[in-house]
Amino acid sequence: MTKKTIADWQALAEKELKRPADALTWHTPEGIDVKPLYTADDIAGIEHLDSLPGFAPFTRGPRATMYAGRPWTIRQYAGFSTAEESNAFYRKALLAGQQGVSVAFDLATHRGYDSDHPRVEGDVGKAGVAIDSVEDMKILFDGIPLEDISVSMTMNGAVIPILANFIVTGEEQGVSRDKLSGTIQNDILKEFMVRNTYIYPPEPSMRIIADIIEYTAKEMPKFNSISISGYHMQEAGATLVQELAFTLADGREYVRAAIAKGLDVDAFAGRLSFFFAIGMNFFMEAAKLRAARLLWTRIMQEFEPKKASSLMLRTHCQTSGVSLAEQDPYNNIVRTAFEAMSAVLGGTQSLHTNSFDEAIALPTEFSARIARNTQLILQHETGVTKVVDPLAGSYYVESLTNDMAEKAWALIEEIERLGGMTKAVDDGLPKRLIEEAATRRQAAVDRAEEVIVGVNKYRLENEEPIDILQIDNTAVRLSQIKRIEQTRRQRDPKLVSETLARLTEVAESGQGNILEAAVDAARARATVGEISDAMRAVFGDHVAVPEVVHDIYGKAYAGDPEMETLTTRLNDYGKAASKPRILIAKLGQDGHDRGAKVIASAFGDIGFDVVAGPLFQTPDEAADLAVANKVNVVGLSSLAAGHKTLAPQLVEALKARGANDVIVVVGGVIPRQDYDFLLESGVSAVFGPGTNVMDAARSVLDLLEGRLRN
Ligand code: 3CP
Repeated sequence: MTKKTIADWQALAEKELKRPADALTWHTPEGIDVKPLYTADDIAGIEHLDSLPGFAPFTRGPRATMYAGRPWTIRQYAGFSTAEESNAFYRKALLAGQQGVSVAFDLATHRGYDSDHPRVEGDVGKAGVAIDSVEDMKILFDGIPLEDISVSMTMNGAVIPILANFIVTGEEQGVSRDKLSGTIQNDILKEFMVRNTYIYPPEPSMRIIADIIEYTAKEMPKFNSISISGYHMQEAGATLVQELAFTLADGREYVRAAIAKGLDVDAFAGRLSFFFAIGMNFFMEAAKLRAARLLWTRIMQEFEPKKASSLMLRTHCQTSGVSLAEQDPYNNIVRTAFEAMSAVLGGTQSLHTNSFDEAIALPTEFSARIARNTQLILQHETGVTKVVDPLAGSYYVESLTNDMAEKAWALIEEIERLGGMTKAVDDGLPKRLIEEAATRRQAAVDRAEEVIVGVNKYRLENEEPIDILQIDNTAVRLSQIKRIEQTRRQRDPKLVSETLARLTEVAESGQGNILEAAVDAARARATVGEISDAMRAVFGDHVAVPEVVHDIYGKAYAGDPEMETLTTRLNDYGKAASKPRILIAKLGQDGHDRGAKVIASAFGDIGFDVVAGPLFQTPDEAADLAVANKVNVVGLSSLAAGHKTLAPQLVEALKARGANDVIVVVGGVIPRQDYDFLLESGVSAVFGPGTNVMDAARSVLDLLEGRLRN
């Protein structure tokens, strides 16, 4: 047989297709053109191809034997309500096959407020567990031996009091800090970019990180000092290249901060860890992890470490929350399983698989079991653990790995030219690029150019609501307040004020280690709020100015008859009354603002006057803003389960200001079970996950026109 060439293939393909073969090229949001066929020519000359697992640049995995030697850690992120309830959940999960604990804290804790603070009424115990002091933390880990079980804590804003409480909990369990294993997220740069659970401005926040790296390097050799996270970037709409580049650029910045503190790179680099999202682009996600390891080695070589482990990228992954749909929710089980497989083929060290109901509410015991079993089945039944890096040598995956690395490197270099990530974050470039990508994607989904089964194609006519977990936020808050009061009664007030004063002094002088001082305060039973305030007194609060991107959504719909009809209606409304003005509001400590930003941007392009409200408002503050700006509509975006407390308060606050004619609509992660409650509370429309933005705009306009007629 004569050997066939690419030209032969192309001729045959075009005969089959009856059009040019490059019509099949898939132009991904990453700017990578994925061809329908890859051959040996596509990987010729790629440098990393000869590398082996366990050796730099670790493209094929950080360990020589990978899962054949030890499978990845099944580490499910969980936490809700009180410490007692979360503790019971962890203990059951560990008995059922989970291998490590991963704590989700509520948003009040994240932002350094005690549960009795008036700003956090709607947040306590909702999207995670409420922790106010060591007393809560001790209950959280009761019966969980901290010398054996590694604990991951997703905490960034209030990282100092939480890590201090963890250390003291260990001490009081009889486990000295050098034996504690686990990871603290401690990644503030991405908070300023996308996740928004910051407290202090960037500069003191970077000092806190350097102090934690210093303290853990000296005192906690088994503890990973940071989990440098791209996860939230992808959740906020970043492309995979953006996620990869910004995460590694963040990592480089943290290394620089630790070295500036006087640490030797080998003293801490081996305990840096990473965290990526794994979405539905199956091969590209696996390639992303391979490229991440390759690039991290390249970055770390600049610092000339002596230990091989200093060049090694180890990562946790979580399947993508944003890829899950409210509609036909059992599809999410399938999505999560594919994403988990992709993470594993990419060589993750630890994995969280989402529960199928996570687009709607907190996981139930049932959905959490399926999520955990997805990983157990992968580990025990599929054989994927038996061979190291099985995708290696695939023309497509190796070529993708290389493309991802090159594209991300170009972006990393751009960040360098801007003066590094702290400066880039300050200038707002990464945030803007991510928000543009998010808006572009929303338009692609709304136009069904990107298919989501059960949402914009193959949608069910009737959806059966599924059972969801509801948290009685008021009961949790009251029980937390009771315990705070008890703690305050039983502690030595003099010791508390002395240790807090010392913490403030360390923060102010720049001398000494902040975490070390906080451990003393935590031991004396100072609360999370008090420890946070002791630093707030010196560092102040970070206040972000909301900015909205333009002309992305509108451009995607340019010339579309749907858009033209809406624009005409908006103009007609404008002539009859005034241009409709909408305030997009975020209440409570819910910092998930992708949806709010996308809506603000798209509604602006559609023709509304948009006021983008700041994060973390109280209902009264939002009502004041609405009145001051004479808006017709307030669109409340709620993603952290606070809507049942906060939406009725907003309606009342508007009424109290005589603004009865202002329409309130609510969008975000709202379970169908809550719709009636919200509508009865005075909300005019509810837009759940998967809402098409054009449909939402049309509904809001219907409401406005209805008001005009009446
Ligand atoms: C691993 N080991 C091995 C092998 N593989 N030994 C022999 N042969 C092998 N093949 C060893 C390792 O060296 C290590 O020991 C131990 O086994 C554990 O392995 P590991 O790979 O370090 O795994 P793990 O302890 O699970 O740590 C994984 C990383 C850690 C490093 C990624 O940082 C981590 O667990 N991160 C989780 C972060 C997380 O859960 N985040 C939740 C975010 P040594 O340690 O002695 O070397 S949830 C956020 C949700 C969204 C939101 O924020 O709101």
